[in-house]
Amino acid sequence: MKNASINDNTQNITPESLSLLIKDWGKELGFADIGISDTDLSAYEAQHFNWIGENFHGEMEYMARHGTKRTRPNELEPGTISVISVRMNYFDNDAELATQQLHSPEKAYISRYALGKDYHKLIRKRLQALANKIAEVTDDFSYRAFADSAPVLERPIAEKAGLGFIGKNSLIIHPRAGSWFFLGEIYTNLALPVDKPFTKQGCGPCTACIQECPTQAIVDNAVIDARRCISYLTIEFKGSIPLELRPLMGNRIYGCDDCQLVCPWNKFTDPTHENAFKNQMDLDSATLVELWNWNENQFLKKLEGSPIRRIGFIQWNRNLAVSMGNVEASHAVLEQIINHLQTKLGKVDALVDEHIDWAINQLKSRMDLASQNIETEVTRPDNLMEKEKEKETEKEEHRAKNAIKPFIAKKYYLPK
Ligand code: B12
Ligand code: SF4
Ligand code: SF4
Repeated sequence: MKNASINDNTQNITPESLSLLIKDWGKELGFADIGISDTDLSAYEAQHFNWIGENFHGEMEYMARHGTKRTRPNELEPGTISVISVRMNYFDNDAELATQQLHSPEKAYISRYALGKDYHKLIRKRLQALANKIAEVTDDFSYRAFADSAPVLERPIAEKAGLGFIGKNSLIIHPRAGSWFFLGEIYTNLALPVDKPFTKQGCGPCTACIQECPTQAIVDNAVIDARRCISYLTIEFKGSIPLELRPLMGNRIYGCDDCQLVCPWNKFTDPTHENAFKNQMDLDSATLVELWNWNENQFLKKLEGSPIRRIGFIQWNRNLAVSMGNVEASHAVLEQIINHLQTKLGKVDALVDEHIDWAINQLKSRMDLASQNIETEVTRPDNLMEKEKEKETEKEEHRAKNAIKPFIAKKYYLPK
């Protein structure tokens, strides 16, 4: 890549004023914020390779495949001098309340970023439009645009470009906008003035995300063991979900938002203005059984343009089976769910069958337990029953005080 320069015919444009123009154009194109950084990510390189070394990427083989291309922008795109980093909000304020869905075991929780259309194409198109504007006032401008589409270290780049700090949940958080946004970048041969980076993590003593993560996947400050993360398990991981993690997944069938829902900075969320990211398929209020009853054609049709489609019908059903196995409801409802689960046995894939069997066993043992309790109540003499009840209440109180509940956090922070 040859170095780019500002076009001789374009009067009064300096690198500084071009940087301001880029920010104005970016905002006109719907980005919530735009920042510029250089390409030196050496401060993050060791952390990145430690993460890979610990095998925290699990089966996301693409995370380990590119060597230092991810941490050294010039190895991915030779001649890169500056990186333009953008963020785009996706939180839909008009969708049903996230917590309401999360706390209704018969409903399906879908992460907020996936209620609308896939972001990859949309953000890349907007970045392309931004690059076209830059090309009009520069010579020999070359660039490459990304939105989670290549080995790019998006969060460290965003932190350097001043878009936010890396929180303990590892997400980029802006103190005035929270974390419900996507990131994208333009690598370019233009020499642009860099923005002030965030150099201080704004979490302070808070550890809400670490405590409330349902699977305890945040193993250290800003370090996620993806193999335990529900987002990985439901989206990236193709195999049999580890048995010990299944009950902890609750009703989360695609991605997970708990470490954002409990983050106090998310009181300041800017909702999305993009229609494409708004809830379009009523996925904000769907029940598990409704979605389970879709056949493959319906899955493909109803989820046209949605990022969810990329996991395919087998994984979709695998995830639903796990969540159906986690439902806590009356005997009659559990029986109905078992019937629904049985209808797909032998119909989709052996992987799905294995998860259906697990789910049915879970539901049956829950029903057995409930009927044993009823029997105990019917057959025990009154005084014994009272004592048993007292003990149970004591145990319950103890559990409530000491245990971290896997599905329900102490406090959620929703946009004001
Ligand atoms: C792989 C991946 C995942 C994996 C692994 C997550 C992870 N934390 O690494 C899984 C599948 C679990 C995942 C889940 C999610 N993801 Co994701 N994911 C990615 C991807 C493709 C790469 C991230 C990566 O490089 N991970 C490797 C680790 C080592 O890198 P890192 O976390 O950036 O680590 C840096 C810092 O944490 C820092 N660091 C390390 N240790 C320490 C210690 C301290 C003290 C500090 C301060 C910093 C620090 O240095 C590291 C540099 O190497 C990016 C897109 C991209 N190309 O970057 C999207 C991306 C990070 N994901 C995104 C989203 C939205 C999500 C989910 C919210 C989706 C969902 N609702 O289910 C969840 C959130 C889970 C979570 N808490 O991270 C967004 C995040 C936007 C934002 N505001 O930050 C991104 C940027 C995609 C995008 N273009 O918008 N994701
Ligand atoms: S996305 Fe969910 S499972 Fe993953 S780290 Fe955040 S809270 Fe934990
Ligand atoms: S929940 Fe607390 S610790 Fe976690 S990222 Fe938000 S502010 Fe930081």
